[in-house]
Order: sequence, then structure tokens, then C-alpha cells
Amino acid sequence: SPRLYSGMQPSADSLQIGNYIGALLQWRTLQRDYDAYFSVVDLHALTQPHDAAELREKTRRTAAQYIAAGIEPESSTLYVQSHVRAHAELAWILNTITGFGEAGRMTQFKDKSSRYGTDATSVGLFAYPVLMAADILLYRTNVVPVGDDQRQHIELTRDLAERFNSRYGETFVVPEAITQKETARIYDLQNPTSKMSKSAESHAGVLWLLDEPSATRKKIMRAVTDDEGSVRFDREAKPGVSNLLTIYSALSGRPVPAIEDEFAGSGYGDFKKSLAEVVLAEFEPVRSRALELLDDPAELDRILSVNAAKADAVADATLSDVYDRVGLLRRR
Ligand code: AQP
Repeated sequence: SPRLYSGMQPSADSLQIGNYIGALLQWRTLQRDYDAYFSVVDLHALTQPHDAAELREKTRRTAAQYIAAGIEPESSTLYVQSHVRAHAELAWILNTITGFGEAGRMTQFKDKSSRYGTDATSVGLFAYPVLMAADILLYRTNVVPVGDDQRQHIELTRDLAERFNSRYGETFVVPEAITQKETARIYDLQNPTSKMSKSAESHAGVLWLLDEPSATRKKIMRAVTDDEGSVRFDREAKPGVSNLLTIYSALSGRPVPAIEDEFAGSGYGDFKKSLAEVVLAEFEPVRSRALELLDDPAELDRILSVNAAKADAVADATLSDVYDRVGLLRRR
């Protein structure tokens, strides 16, 4: 079956609802139809300020949340990026065919580097999308399910695959992005014009998968809305309410107009209360399963190790081809 690749950074103790709706929900469904690879991309997380011991813990926690959300580590390949050395090695090769200007045009790099300032911006952050291209291309991936904030990175991956193939001979599959249009982007509840993010400065508008239910409820009740008082989708004029409707619809599986109808004439309070129930019904089983898995880190590490070996075999084969094509002398 065709191959699928995706990953997330272990950049927080918990994933947020944007990761869940924008990525995990799709992964769970798609894994049935694809030979799926899901990675916890810890090498990527090194591009942000971090603490070493905490990163290890966040890596385990992210993997546990994948499994708790329904990724099946027996049929899909769920592993930690740094366990497969070929990622870093292929990234180096791809660095040599990536334009400086090309990498500099990535909007995520521009956003993050302007946030950190020149001195705190590393070459690693600059090369982040090249490592991501390596992740995808190593597995000769056909499709990459991502939120639409990642589209530009997939475009770069495609360009690099085509460039390598035309320079050195057919080696890589040129992958396609798959994004779910309506739910592709979830916004911060306190700042509904910017994307919800694990690394947001304030956590007041971020819904964490592993938060206590009472905290989740509180954040939803305090979500920014507007003065109009009607539950109606209008991204421009009503970004807060529209974002809540998107979340409601994604988790309940009901179309937005049906939800608008249900809450026509009621206030935001009722709508938010109902949304909190929908969110908690979804989060609770995931949260308790994740905490259970984290109670047995040895078993979790065992699962990750078995899966890393599966990934390693595929990745090594691609990397050997690449080394041959670019002219590296084989060690005998
Ligand atoms: N707000 C979002 N709405 C929809 N999808 C989202 N994703 C992230 N935020 C939203 C999707 O989740 C996956 C994980 O991405 P990542 O961990 O590699 O990094 P990211 O996209 O930068 O996600 P965060 O949460 O904002 O992490 P930090 O703060 O660490 O950078 C991707 O598929 C992404 O599209």
C-alpha cells in the first residue's frame, strides 16, 4: 500500500487541540489505508530553547499521546526520529542542494527568527524544513497529512525531491500534502487570529490534551468572542466564535450550519458549555490512556525500540542509494 509520513515535535508536555484536530484525527483514519510512519521529531525540537531532561520526558509523552489517540504501533510505524540516524544524515545531503534564499523564504522561519532575534536564531532553525524534507523522503513517502501551516514545507520537499532526481537520477518519490480544508487551522482561544501553538507565550488560550478537565472547561468558558451574541460562523467578523464552531464541528462530526441552528437564539454561555462537554468527551479517554501508558515507561520504550528498527531498515536502504548516487565512497 502507498506510504504515509507525518510527525510532531515533542515541544511541550502535552499536545494541543490544534495538533489533535489538524493532525492526529486524520492520522488515525488514514493509517488504515496506508503504510504509515508517525514520528516524534525530537531532532526538530532541538531548534527551540529546551531543557535536556525535559525533552526526553516530552518525547515519551508525545509518543504516549499518539498511541492514546488511536495510532496503532503494531500496524503503523511509530518511532522517535533520533533513533533512526539516517534522518540527520540525509538532511546533510539535502542541505547541499537547498538554496540559501529558498530556505530563507519559509514563513515559519521568518516568524520564529523574528521572535527569537538574530543571535538566538540558529542555523538549525534555518535548516528545519530541510530536515523535514529528509524525514519524508527517506521513506519514499506518497502522502503527508499536515495542517495547512506546513504546506510551504511540503512544497520545498517536493522541489528538493525533483531537484535531486534530476541531478542524480530517480531516487525519491515526490510526495503530496493532504490537508483537511475546514479544520486545517485551529486558533488560540484568547487570540483567535493566531494559530494555536504548543509554544505560545501564554497558555490561557491553548487547550491541552492532558489538562485537567476543570482547566479545559475554564479556558473554553473564557474564550474570546464578540458583542454580537449570535452563534454564527464568520471568520472575518467573528474569529473567536468561528474558531469555537470549527472545534465543535470537528469533534462532533456535525456540520457547522447544524450547530448554528441548534444554538440560534441562545447565548454564548450555553454554546460554550455544550462545547466543553464535546471537547471533554473526546479528551478524557485519550488523557487517561496516555497517563496509563506513561505509568509504564519501560513498555513504552520497548514499543518505540521495535518500531525504530522497522523504520531503520527502510531508511537505511534509501540512504545507501543516496550516498551512492552523490558519489560517496563505500566503506568496505
Ligand atoms: N493550530 C493548529 N491547527 C491545526 N493544525 C495544527 N498543527 C499544529 N498547530 C495546529 C498541526 O500539528 C502537527 C504538529 O506540528 P509540530 O509539532 O511539528 O509543530 P507546529 O506545526 O509548529 O505545531 P505547534 O503546536 O505550533 O508546535 P510548536 O509551538 O512547537 O511549533 C502539524 O501537522 C501541524 O500542521
